[in-house]
Amino acid sequence: MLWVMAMLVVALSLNACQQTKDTTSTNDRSTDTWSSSFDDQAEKLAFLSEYLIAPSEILDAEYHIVYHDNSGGLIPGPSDWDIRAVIKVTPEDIPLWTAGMNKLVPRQIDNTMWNDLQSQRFSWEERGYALYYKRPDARTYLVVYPYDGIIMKRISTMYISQPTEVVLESDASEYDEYRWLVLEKLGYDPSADHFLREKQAATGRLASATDSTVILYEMPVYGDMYHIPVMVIVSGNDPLCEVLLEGGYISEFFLADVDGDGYDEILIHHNAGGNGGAGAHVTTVYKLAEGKMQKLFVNPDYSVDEDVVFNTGFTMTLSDGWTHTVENQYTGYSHTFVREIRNENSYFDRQGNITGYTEGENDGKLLGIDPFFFIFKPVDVDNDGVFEIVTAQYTYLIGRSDCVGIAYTVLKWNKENGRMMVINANFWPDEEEYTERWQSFVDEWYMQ
Ligand SMILES: [Ca+2]
Ligand SMILES: [Ca+2]
Repeated sequence: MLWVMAMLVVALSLNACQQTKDTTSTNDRSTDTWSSSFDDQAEKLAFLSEYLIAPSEILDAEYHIVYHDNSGGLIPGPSDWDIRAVIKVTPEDIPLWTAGMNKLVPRQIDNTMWNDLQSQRFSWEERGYALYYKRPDARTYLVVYPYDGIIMKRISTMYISQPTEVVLESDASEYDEYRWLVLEKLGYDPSADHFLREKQAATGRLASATDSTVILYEMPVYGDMYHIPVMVIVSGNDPLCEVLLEGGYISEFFLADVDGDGYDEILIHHNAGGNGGAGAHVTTVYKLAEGKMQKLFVNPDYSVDEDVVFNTGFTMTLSDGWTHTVENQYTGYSHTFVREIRNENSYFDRQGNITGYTEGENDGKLLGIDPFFFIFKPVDVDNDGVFEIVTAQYTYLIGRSDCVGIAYTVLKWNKENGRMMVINANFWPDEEEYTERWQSFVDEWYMQ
């Protein structure tokens, strides 16, 4: 019996010994491998899959894997790794790779850190539109080119030096406590806080007798200029956080009561991008109702099929002698002027007589009006405590670059039909000296 037990102890010891040996010989995952060392494509991708979890099929990849397996040895410890890979997948699969990640602003990742992986077999050129991500609380970084299906990924247990951060002039604000709300709403990593700008803040009565605070933030997403505008409204206990646009260049807001209910609306004016004229401005009037930001007025309003652009009612007819007549259908405004530029064009012959080109069209529909208001500002033009809105639009006759004048209107909220209406109109031909008229406009309408 003793003999049997002794044999068992020996057998167990041998077994244990052998297991340890197996672990060190076949399960040690330590490596320092470049994808360029594989001639075979399938082997190259198979090796990567041992170190990188792929949530979708990898079509191609180049990589450098450094892995120190510390699980064996006398004192097992956590392993270290630093893996850089550029991966090609089907563009539709990109969301599988970014799930659960936080966004970063582009300047938080040095996207040249993958350059040395580029090979003749799989190369990626400088691409335009990229998104930047980080896994929360981990050193996992992603640069994604969504339209190309290219993913640049780095996972590491080591410290990765970040690009030198540009120190932005952002003074501490009394509203700093709301910044996390904006980052969370946009899905940004807390480390991106450094880049979030507080653009504007104002206090008004939005929905109750107590004051509300409105704060406009800008999250730069493309250089310094192009940003996502986000608004926080602090009114009562739960602050509201609204993403106003996917992106734009210049954003500003005003608080003013435009519907006459005694509470301020929020008028927002964005320059969403260039359009060859004064910029593609999106203008919105929000009302705080039932704890939500509700749109009272939008221009242009892409949520509707028709009447996308608010019609300010201007028309133009032409007559002999380079003569132009602008009218407004809502206010009875009419202004006739003769253009100084007397080039022959589709509408006028060399003598300045109208050509046949205008026949059938010369019924006032000739004037092209920019769909965007480049001025959109609340002004109480009649001093009754309810604000009107002053707007301005570029107009053109022949082509968009050929500005024929600027159309101004005063809009007023019509309580009866719940729409904006044009209560005043003016048109300033591009060629006329209008310094004095501008001054009177500013004095009468704009600066009040
Ligand atoms: Ca109001
Ligand atoms: Ca008024």
